Amino acid sequence: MAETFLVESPDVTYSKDFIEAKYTYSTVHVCKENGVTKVRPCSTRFTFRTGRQVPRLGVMLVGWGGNNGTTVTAAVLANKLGLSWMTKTGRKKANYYGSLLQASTVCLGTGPTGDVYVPFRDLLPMVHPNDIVFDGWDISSLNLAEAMRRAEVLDWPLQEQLWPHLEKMKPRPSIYIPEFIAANQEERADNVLRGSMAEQVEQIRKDIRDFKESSGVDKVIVLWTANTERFCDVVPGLNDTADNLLRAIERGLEVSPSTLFAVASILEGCAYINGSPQNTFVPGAVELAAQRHVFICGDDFKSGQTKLKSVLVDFLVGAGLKTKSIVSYNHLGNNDGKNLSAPQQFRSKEISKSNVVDDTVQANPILYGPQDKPDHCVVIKYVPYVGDSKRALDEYTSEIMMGGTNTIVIHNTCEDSLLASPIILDLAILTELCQRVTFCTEADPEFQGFHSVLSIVAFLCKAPLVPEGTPVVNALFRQRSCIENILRACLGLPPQNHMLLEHKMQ
Ligand code: NAI
Ligand code: DG6
Repeated sequence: MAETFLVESPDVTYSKDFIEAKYTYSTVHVCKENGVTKVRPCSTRFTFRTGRQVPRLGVMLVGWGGNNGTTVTAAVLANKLGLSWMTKTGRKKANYYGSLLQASTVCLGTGPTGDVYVPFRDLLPMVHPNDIVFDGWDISSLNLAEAMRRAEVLDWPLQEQLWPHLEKMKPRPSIYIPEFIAANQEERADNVLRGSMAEQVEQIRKDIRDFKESSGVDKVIVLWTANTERFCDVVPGLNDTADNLLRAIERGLEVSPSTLFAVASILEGCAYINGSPQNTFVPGAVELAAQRHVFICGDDFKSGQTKLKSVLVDFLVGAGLKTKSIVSYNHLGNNDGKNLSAPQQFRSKEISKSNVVDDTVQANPILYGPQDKPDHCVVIKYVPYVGDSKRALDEYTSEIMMGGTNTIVIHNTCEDSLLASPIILDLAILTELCQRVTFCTEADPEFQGFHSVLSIVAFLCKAPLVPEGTPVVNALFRQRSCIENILRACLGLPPQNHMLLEHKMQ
């Protein structure tokens, strides 16, 4: 049995292949009738079915030789091998800190001695990160050991232990269209595909099939952790529909490398995750994913500064304080910072970092009028000396009671890739799990999967991609509750409501 606990309920059954759970989803419908606001509680009966067989998962990283790509590969290997190494502050041991699934817990319920917490990963059968097989592409030809040294993220005694394993891994040649990333990246582009755009997409598809066959994995997920690209114009006739996008590729028109990877991946039936801010998912790519029932998700890993912002502004506005100004400054010295020193690539990141408080602000019409929102300024500077150790300085100014002002200043220093790596793992593992979940309702008894735009992973993304016309949630704890409660629903368990009514009675 893969599970560490069993739910005993007439609504939940375990068969060899599935956990099936009946679940009542309660919502509240609000409408205005004859000038009166009517509020109606509603409930829908769902049946969730989750596959219990955990597949062997392969993850192909675009940008495998970068700081995130090498760090996540090295970290998984170090965990798998149970490595430890000396530093000036003592012996360190490989771990998965920063992973929602591996290093955080959820409250299952209450036992005789109080609340019972289990690792998030134990809620449903999931792939363990140690079992993920990595492969990928990079425009730089360095093997993973040399690329890990170039990244300057991991302590040297750990790099020495990993070296013989990583030097055997070599990124596959990739699609390189220089105008999409900063000109300063050209010097590392020595591992690039040639041929027409359509031929290059065909090669990426072959690579996916080749990896699947040669590694023996059951399933492949492709994840973009390559350089931030500039935004791509959405043009009718070019990329607005799936057919137009496929035709644009045939004709070699303007399609970004990340969209080409998304298309190749979707055509191979592999979920595609975008860890960078650019608009990879042009409408044609979204339509193609829907047609093929393939998951796409993104955008842009939510690692440090933005994660804190999506907590802090939620706290301020949720506490009734009117945040008027947010100024976010960063400096970093890794290759990501170098690429972002170019204006168009910076602009992609600026957009993704700037929209993260919109939902929180719009949800409070007491403090903010329809056009009212805080000033929000994002600055990123490239300072080679600090390498991957990113500095983020934030100033939040809010109006408080009777004309008072509250200013909070935060200084955050951390290794960027060590924050992004566990997010990469969570994204891949959650996406894989979602591929094994189907559900139906009494009104619609045919089992279906989640929408191909997989928004359940929003907790891990700065600019969550959601199905058209559906709400974007940025507030971190709402995003976390979404994952936790959907996973609980798959087990027929009620959502975590934190009411503790049983402790509030005489
Ligand atoms: P990096 O610059 O070290 O790695 C990117 C890699 O992509 C490089 O090795 C580069 O050669 C390669 N590359 C560029 N274009 C490519 C293409 N067309 N095909 C294949 N490979 C290509 O950057 P890092 O630090 O690993 O970050 C990766 C991405 O993740 C960036 O876009 C960054 O903005 C994004 N990100 C990083 C976060 C973090 O905390 N580290 C958080 C949020 C997003
Ligand atoms: C400068 O901010 C570089 C970026 O790539 C960020 O380090 C990365 O997007 C992480 O940003 P955040 O806001 O999630 O810490």
